[in-house]
Amino acid sequence: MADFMPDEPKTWTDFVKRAKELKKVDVLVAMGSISDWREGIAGGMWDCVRVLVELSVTYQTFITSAHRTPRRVEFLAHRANISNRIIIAGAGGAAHLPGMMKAHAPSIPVIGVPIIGNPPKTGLDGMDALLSIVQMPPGVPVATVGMGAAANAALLAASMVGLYRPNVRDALHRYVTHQSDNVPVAPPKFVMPKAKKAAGKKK
Ligand code: AIR
Repeated sequence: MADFMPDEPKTWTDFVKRAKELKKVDVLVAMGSISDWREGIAGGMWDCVRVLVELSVTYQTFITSAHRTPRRVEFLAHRANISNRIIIAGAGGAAHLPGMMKAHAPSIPVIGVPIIGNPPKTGLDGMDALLSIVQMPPGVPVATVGMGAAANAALLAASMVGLYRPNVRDALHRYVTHQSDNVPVAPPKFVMPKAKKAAGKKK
């Protein structure tokens, strides 16, 4: 029987080429499946990239699964580690991607996004992904955002990049100010609904 390693012969060359570009950007955005991208839907990894762009944070996206493409995970995390990049990793179900990336990239921050499947695939509504990401063993920290909070992962990464890139810090400041400005001071004035009887009374 032949020994077997999932070495992805068809995609490996393209993947390595893209991975080498990583040194030119601030953040590596990884997701466990194309189904985690969810274009146009809040909570998908698309939403994370939308906020990174808004804040002028540069990024490179990758699809890589802890279980389906383990060699890609190792390669990418190692490259991010030696290039001092931040990793954002989103996955659903048994979401081992952020933890595995951290295992291979111990010197850099890894932010995990628990993905809620749409439609939910596991019947656990994202709780499985949340616990898989947040419950890391002591010594292997992954910063975990809420279920489907891909945009928060981008904001957290931007606040790290902003420590050394003033334009990102300024963009984050504008984002937060705009957010505050859009919170109303109070709800509308309460008006007691007229009693049904009174409303039905003839004059
Ligand atoms: N996944 C893929 N490899 C390992 C894990 N945990 C996750 C993906 C996706 C879910 O499994 O991150 O959220 C379902 O993947 P798919 O490709 O079947 O849609």
